[in-house]
Amino acid sequence: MKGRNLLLALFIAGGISSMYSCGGGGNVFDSVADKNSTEACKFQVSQDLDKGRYDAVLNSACATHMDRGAAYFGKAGFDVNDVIDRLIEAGGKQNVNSIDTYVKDLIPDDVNEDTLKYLDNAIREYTLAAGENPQSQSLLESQQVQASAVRDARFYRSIVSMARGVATIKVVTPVSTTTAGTNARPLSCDINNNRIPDDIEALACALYVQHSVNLTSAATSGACNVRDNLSYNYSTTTDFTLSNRPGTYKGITVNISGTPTTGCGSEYRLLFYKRQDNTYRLAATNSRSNQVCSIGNQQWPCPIIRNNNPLDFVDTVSNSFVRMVDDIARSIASTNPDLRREIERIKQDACGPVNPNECTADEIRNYINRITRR
Ligand SMILES: [Ca+2]
Repeated sequence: MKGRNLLLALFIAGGISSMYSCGGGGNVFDSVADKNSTEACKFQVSQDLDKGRYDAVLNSACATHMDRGAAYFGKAGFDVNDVIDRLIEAGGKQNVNSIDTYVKDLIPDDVNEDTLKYLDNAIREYTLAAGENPQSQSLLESQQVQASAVRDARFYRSIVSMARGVATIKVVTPVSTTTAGTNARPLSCDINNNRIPDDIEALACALYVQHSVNLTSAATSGACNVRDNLSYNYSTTTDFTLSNRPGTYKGITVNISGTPTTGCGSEYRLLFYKRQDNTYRLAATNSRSNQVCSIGNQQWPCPIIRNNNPLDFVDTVSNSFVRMVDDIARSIASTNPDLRREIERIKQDACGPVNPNECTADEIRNYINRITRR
């Protein structure tokens, strides 16, 4: 209930300030009528938020950026109180493997491109609520502002950022492309019997290739030495373009060794995009949908486009986790040590202790390899 009480406190504070600011000009009856209608409108917003009527909140004339942030987080499929409770619960335990729990239980299986869009919108609203410029990547520009509303906005932005980082991992986790695997539940296949979900191993392999292989425009193939001396074969295509999607791409196919079973194939496909410096990076793709992007007779997961560029997987996860820690450190939650400890541990586990401002492809690869088959 902590989150809701916070929202309520903000709502009351907002109501008080609007009482004082709306008084000028009209007669006293107009002023009372305005106050009543504004309060009724704000009450309606709080009711709509509680009841999950998120579109009504987003269409309301009196919803604040905080209200809109909560509505977008709800539309993405999350209950902020549930997320906070899980973080606090995990933060109180020392031996819990956070990524394993969060990627399976916190993020819905039907997470998709829209989920990421709503999470981005929630972050944008909380950024506006914190009085910061959403166009700026700087996390420090309003560091001096200490108003409680700013701390609250950062607190929620931290929670949403955590969800965004983990959701991105799950959205990109590929679906087996052989017919047998089409309907497999994410994280459920393990044809090589090593207890790591095969789809996660395929994602880890693509991260290994990004980190360790010098890709050129030509096709190539090799082995991913992912973990425990197990190796999987990968092959990449030559560069290609996709209709209606900006950018140059290169497909990577990962073959997990083992015998396909009902629902679980052996082949997984992901996508690299080519950057201006001619390096290849894993594209954030919309793997958890039936949508595919075709080139010739080959089918690939479709890249997610942001600002007319392919969305970068590693950067998205890295930025989410860095912002998550940066925000929690400067928010009201510093009074809750369990919550803060867990947020910091996620970042440390995901990104290693070396560089606090970046998570690399290799660090994220190691992190996701801790996920176990469900
Ligand atoms: Ca496996």
